[in-house]
Amino acid sequence: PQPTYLHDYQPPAHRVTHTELTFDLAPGATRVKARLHVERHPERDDAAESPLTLDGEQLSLKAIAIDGQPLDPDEYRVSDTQLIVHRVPERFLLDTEVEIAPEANTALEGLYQSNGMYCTQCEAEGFRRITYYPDRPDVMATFSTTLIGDAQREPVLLSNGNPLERGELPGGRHFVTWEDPHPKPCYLFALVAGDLEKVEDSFTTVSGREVVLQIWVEEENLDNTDHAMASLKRAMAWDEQTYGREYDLDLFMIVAVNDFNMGAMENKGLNIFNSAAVLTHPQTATDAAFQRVEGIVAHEYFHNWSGNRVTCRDWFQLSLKEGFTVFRDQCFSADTNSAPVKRIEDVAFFRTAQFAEDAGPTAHPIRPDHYIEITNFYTLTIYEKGAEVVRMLRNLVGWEAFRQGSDRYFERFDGQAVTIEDFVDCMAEASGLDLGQFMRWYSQAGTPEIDAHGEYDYAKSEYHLTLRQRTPATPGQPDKLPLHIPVRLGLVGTKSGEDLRMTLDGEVIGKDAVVHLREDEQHFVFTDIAEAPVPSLLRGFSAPVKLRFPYSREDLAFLLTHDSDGFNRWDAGQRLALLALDDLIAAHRNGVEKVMDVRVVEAFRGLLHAETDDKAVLAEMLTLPSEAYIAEQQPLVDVDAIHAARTFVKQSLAMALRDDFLRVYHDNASDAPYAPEPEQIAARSLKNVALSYLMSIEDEEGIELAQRQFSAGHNMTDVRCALTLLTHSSRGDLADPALRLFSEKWAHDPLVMDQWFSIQVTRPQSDVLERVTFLMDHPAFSLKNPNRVRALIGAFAGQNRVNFHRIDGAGYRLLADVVIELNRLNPEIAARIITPLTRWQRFDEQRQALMKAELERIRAEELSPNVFEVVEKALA
Ligand code: DPP
Ligand code: ZN
Repeated sequence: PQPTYLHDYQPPAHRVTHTELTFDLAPGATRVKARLHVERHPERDDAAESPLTLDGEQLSLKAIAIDGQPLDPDEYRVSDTQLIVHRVPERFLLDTEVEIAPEANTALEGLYQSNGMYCTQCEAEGFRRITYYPDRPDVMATFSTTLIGDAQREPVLLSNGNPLERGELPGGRHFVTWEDPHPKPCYLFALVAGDLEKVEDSFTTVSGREVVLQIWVEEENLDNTDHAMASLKRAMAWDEQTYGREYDLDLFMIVAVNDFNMGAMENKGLNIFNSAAVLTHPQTATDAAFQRVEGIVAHEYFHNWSGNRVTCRDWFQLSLKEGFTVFRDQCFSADTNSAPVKRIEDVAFFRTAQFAEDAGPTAHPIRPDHYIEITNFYTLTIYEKGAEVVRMLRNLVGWEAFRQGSDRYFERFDGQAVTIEDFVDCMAEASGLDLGQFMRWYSQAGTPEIDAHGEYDYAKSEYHLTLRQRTPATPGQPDKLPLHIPVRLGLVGTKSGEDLRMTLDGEVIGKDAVVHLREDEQHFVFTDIAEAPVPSLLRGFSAPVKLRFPYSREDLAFLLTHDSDGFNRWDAGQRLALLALDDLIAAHRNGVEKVMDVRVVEAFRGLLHAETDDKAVLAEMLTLPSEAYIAEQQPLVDVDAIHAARTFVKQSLAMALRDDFLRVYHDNASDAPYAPEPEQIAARSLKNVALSYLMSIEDEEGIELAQRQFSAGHNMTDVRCALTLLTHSSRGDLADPALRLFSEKWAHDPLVMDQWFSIQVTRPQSDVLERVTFLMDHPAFSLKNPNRVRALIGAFAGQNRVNFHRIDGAGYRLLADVVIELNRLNPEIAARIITPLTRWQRFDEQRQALMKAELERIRAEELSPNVFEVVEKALA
């Protein structure tokens, strides 16, 4: 497979202004008729001599005509990937008819079947599996779509826009015609046909237009849509208030689909969702799942402007819509829930997973310059790092200018397909700021590292801060230029415990300010600093970088109590724990007795006794860094030492603070009816963190509480936590009966069974690999369903580090076997699930050899472009 390059971009020679589609849905032979209104592109001088080139894969062409005249075979050419018509007029109608087989489509791209219903996924390049078309986002057309189906089997026929006409047809068939007046690229096309039920509500927009809201589900899920509907309405109101964006059709539909590669898809007027990203019920979904649904519903809704009305010129600009939209959904969730906790959760995830991606063989810039398979670029870098860069822009220019820039962007480019420069230009114009150097964030891969040093000059009452930046080499990018990095900071007085007023270069900049690091090395002198401070750096994670500062444990304990920035208070606790963990990892490796750092114990005791009104933040502060994050900090990952050290810290804290954890548990237990509201969620997380400490030492009272919490079955958050703790304990007599009860109760609900799979395959016990193999034969499991694959294989390989990295290589072999099978069934998922194997550089030689051997074994197969691209990079 050949790469596509950004620098090769040209507008298409021909564009489509209007698209008429007719789908005759039938098992075995679905027919798609397309009438395209085509014209030459005004920006291409060579358009007159250019053939018409359309994309198409796995299509069987049945008819082709131009302006009503069928073409002779020598007038066009069909290959595996294209339809080329050699000579075409300036403006014409192209009619084609193709036959496709949705029921045989296991890749879940294009038109396919899920639980007997027809549905589509066209982003990024799925539309070419539906009909011949210029399948690229810079071709925007209005669509008119007629769906013909069996009136019994497919009573519901949905597509983008508004329904225009419907009627009966002979032979028990019926049809509906949909019209979407907004020009769109074909990746936003969607259809759904099946036996579905709907929940309906409405929203009145700020200008008084009534929008009908529908969520379509299978009948048994009708009770599970309330939260998604409420979230949708909140998101619609938020986007009006925050960005001045109003919805633009009379109808907005969401459909829940069981087999879906992504979380959800923002098709115009017809969002299609993975059922896991829309369905919730207190009995079946955890607090985290409720919050995830809220965030994804909002994300897809926000795309209506940031993505649909203004879209991407080409797929290299993917972060234009995804980075901006993730930033928008993060702010929405922060406004709706606990803002500090949202930030902590996002950053904790980002620093673990995105940093690892940016340091690995598939590292790429937010705007890549080439790709083989674009679905491999729906990554944490494009999405999450893209969002961090938009957040930096917001912080650099300030909210007001950012909002003006955003208004300018939506007004200027409405109905167009544009680039990342177009977006940043609007921000530069609105703020008057030079963002030239800032643009490097989009082209340079890798996580910048900042080394910070500070010194207090008692004689002069000055604080000297030196910041040095360096971005490590990444594949294809050996040399990096310095970035423009906003570092938000404060100086916390060691006597007063307060943020000190800072003066820089003679100018008072306040108690909390941003300094701009643009050079490789910069020196900042803060004057009139009356007492020795501890610096609080990178507040709120003001830039997606690694910042090192030689904090002592006393400094960190001090910041943990005194930092005015909630995020950095949490981070000080994480840094303190990491220092202790470092010692213990070394002790474990050297076979020396492990000794717990009393400063960590005292810091935790302080947390447990402090008066706090933010229980959600407290729960985060009591949570130790994950094994994955600890691993990120190590030069060479020793999974066993990390696991042993973290377990030791957890148990030591549990033993020293047992009574406090018990008290916190009881103080936060409640029988109130479940609601996914911030206060309740906070109490539940605090209670469950406490329980996890008690269970880490298999405390008798803790066990009893866990068992009671499991049996009470009050809500899934509590049940899942209890079941996880019982299952992950060393006592089979606790795990097995609970797992059995759970699966008997929930065998009918695939999304709950996914949780049952994940809980089991993340057990630390060494027999877990056999359990994974065993569960792959469970009737509720199927390799064809992406949610099942993620719940079982993904959770094992991604979260069960000690067992996946077993020294006999059995974990690697298991994953490679799955990748080989999925490569044939669903290449997109295969190329994602392989990730843990690609990170071999981080491990010892023996494991490296084992992991590479499995990658080689995969490479020897006949590979999809998706898996090929990832494996080649991993072995490069
Ligand atoms: N549906 C995916 C998302 O919203 C891809 N656009 O991020
Ligand atoms: Zn998105």
